[in-house]
Amino acid sequence: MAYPGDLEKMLNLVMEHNKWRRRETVNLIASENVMSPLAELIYLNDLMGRYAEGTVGKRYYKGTKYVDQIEGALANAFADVLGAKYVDVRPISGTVANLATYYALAPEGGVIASLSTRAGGHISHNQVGGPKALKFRVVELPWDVERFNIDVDGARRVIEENKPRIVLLGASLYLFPHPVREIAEIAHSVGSYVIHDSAHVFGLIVGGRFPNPLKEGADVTTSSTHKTFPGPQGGLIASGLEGEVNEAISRGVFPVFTSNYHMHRYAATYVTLVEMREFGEQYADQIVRNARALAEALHANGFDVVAEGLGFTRTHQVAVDVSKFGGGEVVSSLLEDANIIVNKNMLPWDKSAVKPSGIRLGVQEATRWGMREGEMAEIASFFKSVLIDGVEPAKVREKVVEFRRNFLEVKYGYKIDAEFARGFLRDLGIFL
Ligand code: DSN
Repeated sequence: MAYPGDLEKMLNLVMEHNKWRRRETVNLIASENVMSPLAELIYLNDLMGRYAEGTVGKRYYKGTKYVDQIEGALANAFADVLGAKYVDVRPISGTVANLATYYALAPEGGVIASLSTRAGGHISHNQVGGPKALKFRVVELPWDVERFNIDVDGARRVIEENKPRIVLLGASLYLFPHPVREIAEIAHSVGSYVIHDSAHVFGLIVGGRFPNPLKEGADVTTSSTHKTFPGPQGGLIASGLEGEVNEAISRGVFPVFTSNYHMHRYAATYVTLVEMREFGEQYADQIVRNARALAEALHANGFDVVAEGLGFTRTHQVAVDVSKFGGGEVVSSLLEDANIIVNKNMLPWDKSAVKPSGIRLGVQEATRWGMREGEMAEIASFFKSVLIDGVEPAKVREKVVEFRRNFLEVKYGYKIDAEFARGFLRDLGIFL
């Protein structure tokens, strides 16, 4: 069947993109991942066109008897895994989860203490992002460059002086666990709530390879569901608090910050959670090993990998200071030409967000495609070819495409049962 020309062009663009990023590139963006085939199949469901404003059992629309069960089961399963008192899976992203939580915990605004973007804080933690819209004043938690972590004594001074309504931990550049226990003790002594944004490390927490912030003293953890936790793009809020505050969180999600929850993602998120129950420990373990292996191999090849004296990383991330190669923008463009996808990133010593000196690498997707320590060494050698040996990126690209051919199947997840898939698609009206 022929499609109109402009439509064919659009379909081809999507296919080109799929082929490029699924089959030909090494993807090292620390906030991305791929779902398993089963999760991806089930993502395509009728709920992508539906509404269910309200909460489980109390909806503003009819037709929601199954989504009530789906949403309820997903929230309960996350609550079990995290040891949370209340989980809200309706936020459509980590940023929305953050905003709803800020509003619920401090509806009148006030002060938020958080990390600067240079020190790894996300934009939704900072004056440039949501806190600005909610009229919070943001004060910075000081950063200890030597320990590549929050300076606890400095944080004590900031928290005691400013008495923030919210102290925000967790980060987008996140190499070592933050001192949640110590900071929570200080924050609670002046009546502040502690939120840990777990978006980057959520899969490591679920896989048992990173401390669970709710067990360390955070009051609430927010997250996205698509980074080290390899589900569909979405958000969640998990509260360790009891009582009315959870009602406030629920109202913060709806009616304040969402009306449509993009509910087609729920079942795929559930599939991912069950996969993480079965394979998560193995997956998280390999992620952490791979990150360490990539950092070591890059260091051995002459790169300025951040936090050498601290063992480089305890998460999925590796940070590299690439100022000697022209900075993050130049380097990430050269690597993209070689089909290695990374992002430029500010490092704590940077002045400019526009010309950051670093790149941030995440190995969670490469690990999901089945790569291990040996492959991390190969990836580091591609970096060396492009950036140190001056090999034409197009030449390296050929090698990267060939390398990638051995890693085209998603691991640590469920495959599709063909008969199930045919019935599933048929009921949607898709006949192949
Ligand atoms: N912007 C994402 C990241 O790359 O860390 C988080 O939302």
